[in-house]
Amino acid sequence: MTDAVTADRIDPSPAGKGSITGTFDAVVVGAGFAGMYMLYRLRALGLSVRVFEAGAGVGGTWFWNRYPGARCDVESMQYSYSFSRELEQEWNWSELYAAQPEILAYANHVADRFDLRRDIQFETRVTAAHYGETEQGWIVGTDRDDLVYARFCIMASGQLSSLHPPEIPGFDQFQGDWHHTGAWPHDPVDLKGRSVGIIGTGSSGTQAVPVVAKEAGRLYVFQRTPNYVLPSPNKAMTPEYAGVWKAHADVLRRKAHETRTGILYNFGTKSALDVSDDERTAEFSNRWKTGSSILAAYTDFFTNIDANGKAAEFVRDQIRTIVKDPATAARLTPTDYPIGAKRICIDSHYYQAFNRENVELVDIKAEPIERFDARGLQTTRRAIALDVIILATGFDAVTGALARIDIRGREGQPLASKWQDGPTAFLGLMISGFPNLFTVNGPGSPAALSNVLMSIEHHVDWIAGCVQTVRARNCSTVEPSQAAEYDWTNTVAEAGRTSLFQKAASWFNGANVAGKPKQFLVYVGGIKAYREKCSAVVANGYRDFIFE
Ligand code: FAD
Ligand code: N01
Repeated sequence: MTDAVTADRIDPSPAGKGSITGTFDAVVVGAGFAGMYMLYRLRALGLSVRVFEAGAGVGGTWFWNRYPGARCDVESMQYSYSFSRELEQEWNWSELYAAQPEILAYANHVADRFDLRRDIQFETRVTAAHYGETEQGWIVGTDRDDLVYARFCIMASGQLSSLHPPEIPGFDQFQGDWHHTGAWPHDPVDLKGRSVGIIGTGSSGTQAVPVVAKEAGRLYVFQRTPNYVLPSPNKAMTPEYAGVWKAHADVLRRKAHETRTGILYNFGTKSALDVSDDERTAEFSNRWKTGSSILAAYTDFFTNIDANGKAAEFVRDQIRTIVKDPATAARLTPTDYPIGAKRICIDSHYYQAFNRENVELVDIKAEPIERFDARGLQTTRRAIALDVIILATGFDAVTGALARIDIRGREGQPLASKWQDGPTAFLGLMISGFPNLFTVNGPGSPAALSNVLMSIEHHVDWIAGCVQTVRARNCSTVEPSQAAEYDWTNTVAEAGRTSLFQKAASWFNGANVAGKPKQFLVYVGGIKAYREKCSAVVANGYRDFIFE
């Protein structure tokens, strides 16, 4: 099963063999929003760059995740690049929250507008990257037998690009069609009138359910943990709204930088416990109706478990109201972790889908899946016949894409052995013992809990600044000190440990992949604190770094 899912995306072959086929100042791995902007910035510094991208096109997440219902849950005026005023002014979004095809079209527009493709080698997977002490740079190998040398290597390989299939026996015996949401086919998938099973009810699964339900003959939703799913405020973009954004983009984006997530919501200013029950319910109800974020209504959902409980209970009430069958409603209701501790899901009529005759919720905690077979799957209670299985089981997040590359630093140390007990990195950007290797959104970055595109721009700008400094100082290499890396790793762990995020098993803390060290992979302290720290290490003359 694991092999089947990953075979088309992995082909490990060691670097260091054969002769060098190309020399560049920098190699960038991945042509999602991070890799594209990294290329743009490095080019502007005058560097020669080669980008390797496993997919056949740009866009990363939005190239791979073409499943029915895939859509952004950050407003598109915010989830778009800010680096070019012209780009910002000329691009028009058709909806407030763009769907996958439009975001992919935007990525392609950016690639064309800035002539990025000439430096991107598509359908090429980087399999190895070895630091050469003599060369003071990186030798990078691919599954197409490239073996290139570059002084700098930037991993823009994505936090959510490495698929995580479920470990359930018998999958290879299944005779029907199956697809992972994160590697959805480019050709339309025929679901009409067929018996479809969706495994997983995270952000991907909850987006897919309402859309698939309308097409499938019968839809089984296999749920292990219920999620809190809030209504999407999506609607058509109006010229007035876009016009205000475009006119004030600088100010609005600067304001967003000052928030914890980098996303501008309609923020409340009081504690949820300082208002009457009636006032709070009215506020929640209004936000539920309009799709305005419930978690922004009051200031203390992430710091006070009692305040959090008020929002959680309101959502539970909505589930009970919307879902007509009380037993199904009860199974859909999260009860054992705070709202927001797993990533909030934003839906378009998820709960309503369970009122349809053709949709059935299968609670696989009560009725675990034992195995797949030729005709579908077998739970502990019954056989369920399926024509199509949709795996919405998520990703080996943050470290997965890096773990699939044979990365070796000083003295040939494999990154896998350095990270065997969990990843250590400085600011999610660099790793000690791995000079001139940068990670965009690496472990310890707050990106996953933010408007990721905004975090990407910040990280890429920081990396470009660091590369520029190496050159300006007439040095060959830079790496963080072990002490700085140790301190930041502890800061990330401590922020996680003392937060509500530790009260749920999620990919934020490595809990979704069997055998993965349980450690906070995301800095939960917010982007404001993080950005200040990043600026401080530059302002103090990169004291936490070793330049050679
Ligand atoms: P990616 O987009 O993942 O790109 C990484 C690229 O690297 C991929 O194309 C991959 O093929 C390539 N790659 C990886 N390994 C290799 C290798 N070894 N060799 C060659 N190429 C390689 N964020 C938000 O802020 N708001 C949202 O609403 C939102 N929605 C999302 C919806 C989905 C379905 C998913 C999965 C994620 C979503 N995210 C969202 C997070 C999203 O991943 C980021 O917003 C952003 O697109 C990440 O860009 P990236 O370039 O860092 O990584
Ligand atoms: O993955 P997930 P995702 N048997 O890990 C279940 C971004 N994103 O692809 O919770 C049965 O969240 C698992 O169950 P449990 C966003 O950052 C954003 O949905 O572990 N079930 C869970 O229900 C998001 O957080 C958007 O008990 C199994 C589901 O599969 C991230 O991508 C849209 C299982 C996985 O949920 C990942 O989201 C989509 C097994 N063996 C994605 N293994 C938007 O912004 C796992 N599961 C709109």
